[in-house]
Amino acid sequence: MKILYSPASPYSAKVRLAAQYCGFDAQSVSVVVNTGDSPELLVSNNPLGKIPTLLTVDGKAIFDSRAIMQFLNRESGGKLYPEDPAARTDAEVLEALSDGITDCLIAQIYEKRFHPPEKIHQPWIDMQWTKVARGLDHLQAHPPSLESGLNGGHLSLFAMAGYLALRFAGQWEERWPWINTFVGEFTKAYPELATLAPQ
Ligand SMILES: N[C@@H](CCC(=O)N[C@@H](CS)C(=O)NCC(=O)O)C(=O)O
Repeated sequence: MKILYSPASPYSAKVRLAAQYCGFDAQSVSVVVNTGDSPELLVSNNPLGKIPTLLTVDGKAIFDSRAIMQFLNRESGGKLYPEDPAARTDAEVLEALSDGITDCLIAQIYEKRFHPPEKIHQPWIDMQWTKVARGLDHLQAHPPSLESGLNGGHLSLFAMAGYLALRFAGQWEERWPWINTFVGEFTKAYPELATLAPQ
């Protein structure tokens, strides 16, 4: 198995965390790719040219990150999502919200990265940040707990928090202190996994 990824990618961090938690050696199965170069290995396996993309031992390509999470969950006999239907729905919704916040963060980065300065549309960036803020407020009001065990939603949340720290330092720490509390608890409980945060 291979996971095509880049170190800063939050969705890649999520699936690498999941792979490690499911018993794979995430570092040794991971292969760095630069999406900007559209490398053959990536685009021949994923026409969207996006990461993460997982290649199975049979050479099958799996994307996007949520399909990879479901694959890893099946491969590991259900390590990533609770069996209880209500708890599973909660885990999947936490993953959707955390991934969705990540989508809004990435949209802001790409707006600046892929436009010349005079074409950057600040209202678009502001709209994305409003969604981020609503999402983080919602999580602050309903703080996720690791007490009943780790699941895919927590891994998405941890990856999103790592991306906030990497690309948005200084913009969230005071208003949403629960994020650092969650990251601290996660790191204490799972120190080996924590090393896989976006870099
Ligand atoms: N919904 C996708 C999003 C994947 C995604 O947008 N990945 C980014 C890197 S963090 C990417 O590949 N960007 C390059 C591109 O869009 O061409 C997932 O969950 O895997």
